[in-house]
Amino acid sequence: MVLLDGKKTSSDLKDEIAIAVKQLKADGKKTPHLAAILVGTDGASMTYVNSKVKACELVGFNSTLIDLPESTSEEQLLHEIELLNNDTDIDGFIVQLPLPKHIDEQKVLMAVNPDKDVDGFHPVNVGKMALDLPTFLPATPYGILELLERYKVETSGKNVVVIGRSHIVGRPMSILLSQKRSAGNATVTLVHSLTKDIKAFTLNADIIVAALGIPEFLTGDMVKDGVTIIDVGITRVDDATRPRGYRIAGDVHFESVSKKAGYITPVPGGVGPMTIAMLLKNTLLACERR
Ligand code: BQF
Repeated sequence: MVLLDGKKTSSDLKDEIAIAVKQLKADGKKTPHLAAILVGTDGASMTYVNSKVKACELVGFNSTLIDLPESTSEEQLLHEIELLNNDTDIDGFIVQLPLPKHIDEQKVLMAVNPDKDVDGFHPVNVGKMALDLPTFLPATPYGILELLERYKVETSGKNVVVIGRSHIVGRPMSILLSQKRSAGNATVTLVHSLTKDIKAFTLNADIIVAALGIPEFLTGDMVKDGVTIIDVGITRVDDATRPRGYRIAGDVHFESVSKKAGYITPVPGGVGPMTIAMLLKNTLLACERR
């Protein structure tokens, strides 16, 4: 069993990005600048945004964090987005998800200038992605492609099962893996909460992407020998024996599945760090495209 080490791979990627930034600066070009809007004080969201800001510092980007209270209205948030759309120093920005319930997520994502949409969530960019046109790929699926490529996991002609149909992971992942591209050309099945007998599909899979958000859903009896496992889950599960009172669980029951897997991502340290690295990559691209 080979661990797909996202921590190491993301660190390599960040080194490569840092070199590119040094070159931009040496050439007298603009320093890439990422902005993030955070609404509210959700613990996990604050952690994620802070990781993104820290990663920017590490590679030499400028970053701006716009911290708004939970009580921010949709109108006020749309106004902040407009300011970032019009700010010529900002190359790309993100709105940290999830948003408070009183704000319409779709409306917010559609307000982001597609040229600055480094999360790749704007319908124009989703459309471009689906049509094989160059655009910002959503960071988590993009990170998974990068991980598969760097570890030379063959995807062409393989049976891939993606579990979960979210707009951020499952749906784009299923599209990208089926495309004529590197880490593509797979035969993809997307299964979800209404699929009958998920195990019948996963038992036949060469590669499984688990992105349904149910801790330890995928167990050893559901997979075949030699399978490649990509675990996108990160759920905080109560655990009184841990200092923080919780532990982070993936969507994969690591102990049983890793006994059969050829390749497997750990949680933490698998897909998560890759997500951050690909956001930086998209921001570098956004800066270079201007
Ligand atoms: C790791 C995210 C659900 C909903 C909104 C490193 C991250 C996570 C794990 C991280 C995620 C998940 C992010 C690890 C960003 C990935 O070491 O395993 C980094 O920061 N992520 C997000 O911004 O919004 C989310 C998951």
